[in-house]
Amino acid sequence: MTSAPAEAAPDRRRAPDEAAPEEFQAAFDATIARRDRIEPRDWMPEGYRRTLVRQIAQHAHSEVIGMQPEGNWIGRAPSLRRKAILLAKVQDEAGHGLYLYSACETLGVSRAELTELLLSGRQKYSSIFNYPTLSYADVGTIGWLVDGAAIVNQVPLCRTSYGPYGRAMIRICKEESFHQRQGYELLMTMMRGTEAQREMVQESVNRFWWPSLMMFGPPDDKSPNSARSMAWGIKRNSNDELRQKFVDMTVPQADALGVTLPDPGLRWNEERGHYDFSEPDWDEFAAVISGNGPCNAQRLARRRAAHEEGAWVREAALAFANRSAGGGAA
Ligand code: BYC
Repeated sequence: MTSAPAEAAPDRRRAPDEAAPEEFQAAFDATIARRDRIEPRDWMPEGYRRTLVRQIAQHAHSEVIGMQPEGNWIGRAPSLRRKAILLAKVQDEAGHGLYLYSACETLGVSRAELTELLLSGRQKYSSIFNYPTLSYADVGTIGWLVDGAAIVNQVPLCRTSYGPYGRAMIRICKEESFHQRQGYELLMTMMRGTEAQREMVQESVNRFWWPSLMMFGPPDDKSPNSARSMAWGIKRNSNDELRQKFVDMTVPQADALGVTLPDPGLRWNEERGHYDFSEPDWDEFAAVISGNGPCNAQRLARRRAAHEEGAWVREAALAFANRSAGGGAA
């Protein structure tokens, strides 16, 4: 098969040092309207690039900080099997962080800069990881509810308009699906156990339910970024749509598990064809994302210490890469 001559293709590439000519904007708009992908070398509005850097970096930071609450239980897993599962899951999260940092780097920002933005508090990570893990049941609850919420939020991101982000999300979602199942299986096993184990599961679900609903972000009418991100095809659904989808999906799973969800307002609404539920405490959410949640200081301090302790690894890797590139012996 012969390819079309190069001049026949519409030129969407970046025009360095030039003001964005109208045809570049028009090509960008047409790509978005076709629900096609924008690729790193295509011209894009600066606001689109900045929004992607913000969201992808925040997502990458969440994966890496998200290793801490579960990592807390690796040394105390109740069996070798549970320990192997938990280790694999936490390693997957490091991998998700790497795919996402790589996707973000295609937008012209380095991983070192992104790490600095996280450590100095200028970029966020998901609110959910500022809550403590107080019992082993939390490992199951995080898998079931937190990874469950992540899947609902992230499956539509596989169709996001920016190519490298969407492709990273495809692989991440496959792994998140395993994470969700291992959590549910762990909770199911505990629910079939002793009364004390059942109580441990219920107590854990009570603590994680509301923070899981907050993962989807503020309500649509208080979400400053949503309208523009949806117009650009970065987000495919609104925060409230995805939150509702998560609730509808999770209530029957809670029934099957035999736990109650801590919301007296939760009931099926025949007319809407959805579950009604109460408002999360948005003041708590605001406090958590502005740095005042139960574990914010601890999470960032741990991340900072790991970064400093790992400096010699980065230096050694860089020296090795430089020597290899120069043709020297490894
Ligand atoms: N936490 O205008 P809005 C995982 C911020 S990792 C903290 O609606 P947007 C996992 C928001 O950034 C899960 N901040 O924003 C890992 C904005 O502030 P800035 C991570 C939040 O971007 C390990 C402001 O509030 N997932 O699953 O349109 C183990 C206004 O919000 C949060 C992702 O990152 C929050 N929950 O929508 C287990 C998914 N919500 O930045 C599991 C990708 C909002 O203007 N991200 N804010 O200062 C997204 O889909 C969107 O960024 C959001 C927010 C739906 C989260």
